[in-house]
Amino acid sequence: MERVYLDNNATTIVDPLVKDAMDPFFTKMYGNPNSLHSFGHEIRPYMGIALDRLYAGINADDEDNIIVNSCASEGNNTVIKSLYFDSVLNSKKTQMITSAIEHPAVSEVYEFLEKLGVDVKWLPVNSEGIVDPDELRKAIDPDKTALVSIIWANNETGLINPVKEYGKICRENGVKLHLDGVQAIGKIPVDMQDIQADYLTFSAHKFHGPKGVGGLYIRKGSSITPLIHGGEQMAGHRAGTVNTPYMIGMGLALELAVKNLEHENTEVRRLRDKLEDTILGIDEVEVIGNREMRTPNTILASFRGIEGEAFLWDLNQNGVAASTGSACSSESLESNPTFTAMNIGADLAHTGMRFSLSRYTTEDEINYAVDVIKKSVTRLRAISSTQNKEYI
Ligand code: C6P
Repeated sequence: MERVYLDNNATTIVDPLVKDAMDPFFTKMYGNPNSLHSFGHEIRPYMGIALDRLYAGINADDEDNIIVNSCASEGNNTVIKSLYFDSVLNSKKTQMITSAIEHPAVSEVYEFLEKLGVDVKWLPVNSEGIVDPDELRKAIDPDKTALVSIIWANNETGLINPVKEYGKICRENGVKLHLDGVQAIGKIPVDMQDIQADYLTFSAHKFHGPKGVGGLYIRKGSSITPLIHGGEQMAGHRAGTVNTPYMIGMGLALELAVKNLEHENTEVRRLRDKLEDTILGIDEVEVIGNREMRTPNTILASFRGIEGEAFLWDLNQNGVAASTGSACSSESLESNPTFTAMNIGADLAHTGMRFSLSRYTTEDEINYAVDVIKKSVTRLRAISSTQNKEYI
């Protein structure tokens, strides 16, 4: 076996059906959908099908809005900055709430707003790695809170937050709720008629669609101020010529992801559990979070006595691709933000290794990965004990 890809929370392979569905829109039907001639007109029915698939995929109401954009980072920035412009800048509200375990596409936006003087409340996580709804209830001030942003499923641990409860609390208090749904979609059911959130963000490349396209769901009655002005595309919510091949690809990718949810929760979960059981069989290893409370594809494990970067390098040398945390913060050697939020000791925090599977992961790949991980841990621990002896 040459290589095994276990970094599907960073990005996924594009489903070949998705790639084929996108193909005609590069060289045959390439018109601008806003053009009035036939090259423009002929694209529109396909965009309609894509939108229908997006609505169905998250069970949005016909009167809700879905904005197609470039990625979830754009969606998160749009929601948070929009509520800042609309509610905080004009002094209607002064406070915004988020959690200690957000992806940087949320946490860094709030850090930026803090520098502008916004009162940002950072909700802690409990010992299980979850944002406790009671903490949210305590932090909300109906007169002051402009927005609550919380990650649905954490990208590092896979831990799933109780978003239905957040929805009820926010609704009772008349406060807008924004969910980062990137790691939930395609792994667990996402039903926007069941969850009382006002905004949901997602990226197609996390569910076997192309990179560079995402979606922002906006509930009927909620609005946004566009981040990008300059045209009437997306009903005036986001200017810029729509990336039609990618929008069409994202629609099909979401439909296929929903069709595969059963497989995700049986077969992918079985392979994940098999890998996890082996990892737990190695001495001095800890897996973060109860597996029943996590997305079915994710493991975040810490291996005492092994330095994370060295481990990643060794796994990669032997054909196994994993990650020490978010791909976008992989160049910093800081400890994993989730570990920090969960108060997990620094020596463990620096060894966090994320293994994330997908519906393309095979049993043979898991067997191979198990073998590589065991040998790598033995090798690296032997090296570190030799080095320690040299210093004595
Ligand atoms: N997380 C990871 O390795 P973009 O890059 O805009 O498509 O997605 C950003 C994003 C937002 N929210 C969550 C929960 C995410 O997991 C991500 C992407 C990847 O964990 C790449 S940094």
